[in-house]
This record gives sequence, C-alpha cells and structure tokens, in this order.
Amino acid sequence: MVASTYSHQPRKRSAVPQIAASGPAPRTPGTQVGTIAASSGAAGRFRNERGAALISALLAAALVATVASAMIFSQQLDIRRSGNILHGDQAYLYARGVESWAGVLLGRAEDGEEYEYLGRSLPPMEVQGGRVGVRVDDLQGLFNVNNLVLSREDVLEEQQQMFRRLLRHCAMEEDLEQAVSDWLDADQEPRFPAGAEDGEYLRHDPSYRTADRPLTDADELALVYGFDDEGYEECLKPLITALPEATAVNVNTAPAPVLTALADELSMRRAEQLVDDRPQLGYSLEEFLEHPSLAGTGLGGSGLLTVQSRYYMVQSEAVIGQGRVVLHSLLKQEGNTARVLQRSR
Ligand SMILES: [Ca+2]
Repeated sequence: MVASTYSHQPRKRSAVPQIAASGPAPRTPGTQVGTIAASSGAAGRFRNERGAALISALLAAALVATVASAMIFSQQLDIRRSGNILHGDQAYLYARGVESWAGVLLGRAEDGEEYEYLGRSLPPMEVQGGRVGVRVDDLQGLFNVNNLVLSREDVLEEQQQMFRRLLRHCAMEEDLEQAVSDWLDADQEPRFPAGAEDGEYLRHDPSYRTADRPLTDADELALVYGFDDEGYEECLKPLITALPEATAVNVNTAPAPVLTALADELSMRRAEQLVDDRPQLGYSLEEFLEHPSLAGTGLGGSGLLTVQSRYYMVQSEAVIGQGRVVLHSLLKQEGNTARVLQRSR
C-alpha cells in the first residue's frame, strides 16, 4: 500500500534540480546527451581560448620583431652617419696635409723648378682608405684687379690701360675700367664718363653701396656696374684675380690673352708665340723682352712684368670612403716657406 501510495503521488518538479545538484545525473539517455553537449561546449571554448592565445602570442612576436627591426635600422643609420663624419674629418685632415705639402714644395723650389707643376693637376696619390690630389696655380699669371688702386702712381696708368685691353679682348666696354676703379677707390666721386659710385648702386633692387676698398675675392667684381654679362663670366673671369698688394704679371705663367693685354701692338698670334716658345724652366726677364714677338711694343722693365711669383692658389682634394673635401687656399711665398692667407672649403 505504501508502495502504491508512493507510486501515485505526483513527482515534485523541484526534485530534479536537487538530484542534479547533489550528485551525478542518472545515466538516462536524456541526461547523457546533455553531458556530451556540455563537454563538447567546454572543449570548443578551450579551443577558442587556445586560438586567441596563439594569435596574441603571434601579434606580440610580430610587434617585438618590428620594434627590433626599427632599432637595428636606426642603429645602422647611426653607424653609417658616424662613419661618414669620421671619413669627412679624415679627408679634411688629408687635404690640410696636401696643402702644407704644396706650401713646402713652393718654398723649396729652385728658380724655375715650380714651372714643372704649376697650372696642372698632379696625378692622384693613394693613401690609406682613399686618395688625395693637388693642383697649384700661379695667381700672378693673371691680371690683379687691385692693381687699379694699389699700384704706384708712375705705373697706375699702365695698369688701367692693361685692364682696358683685357675688357676689349672680351668684347666688353673698355670704359668699364672706370666703374671698377670707382668701386675700389676710397672716394665717392664718379669718374667721367663711365664711373659709378653709391648713387648708381642705391638705385638697384636690392640696393647696395660700393666697397671703396680693394677686393678680397675677384668674384666680387660681378657686383660692379656692367659686369653682369656673358663677357665677364665666360671670358674675363678666368683672366683676373684679386691679391692683397700690387703685383707684376709673371710672363712664364700668364696665358696668351693676359700677355696680349701688355701692349696694343701685341696681337693674340704674337702672344701665343710667346707662350709656345717658353723654356721648360721659364724665360728670364731679359730673354722675354728680347723675344721677336715683342719687337716694336716698347715694353720694358717698368714693373709690369716679373719671372718670380709669390701668390699661388692651391686646390687640395682628399677622398676617404664616403668623405670628400676640396680646399682652395691662397698661399703667399715668403723666403723658403709659403703661408696660407685665405682658405675656403
Ligand atoms: Ca669709390
């Protein structure tokens, strides 16, 4: 009876969760499927979590690799930059060494010996890590523009005439000599008819004033009235220089256009003949004045000419690795040595 009473009692719905909570679920087919489904869900979650962890690890590794690569690249740049700076410094020191060596050569040269290497580039020499080269030019082979104000009174007119012939040779107005003389002289009185002082240049845009002193660099001449055309750039510029004192022209290094400016009668053909006949160790002044090309020119030992120079331009170049330095140095020979007056890089 108890059993029938029990069997007819309705099952309380709350008993199922209690049983499930208190122990393992009965092995009924329904509950087995639920367990497999739960187990399969847990495995899926586990796989998903494992995949997410793997992606995170890959992302972290990629990030580390990117940062490391950026650091290595930056370090390589630093190393390259340091190397270039080192090579540049080494090249500069080599170029200074070449400049000093050229000064020693010029100082020790016996009479005429320097003509063997003046005016041409010496073959490059191998040094540790690179090469060096040098070229020495005699600046007294050119017309010194500062002669127009620094010359003695008794030769000043001859210097002006010489400059006028050079202007004529370059198809420029020879009266422009007056504009240059005004640029160099200390006063503010324009010469007639082609002089130019501050009044001329203050009208320019931008305006500027005359130097009223000798040039420190021949390139300054480009600022003077009338010197902004092709005649100056292509013809006159290579024939002139600016030195700190009045100088005579060295007949052994002057090119034919400068020689032809020495006298009206000295044609280009005769000047070229003078250049062609130069002895290996140069003319003496007497030999030069006796040359047939000078017949009838009236050229004498007036202080316009010399065979002994004192001012040189030394171009020293050094290439070490990626570093390259070129120095342009103005040297003045004094006794057995040559001193650097100006240097540009
Ligand atoms: Ca002046």
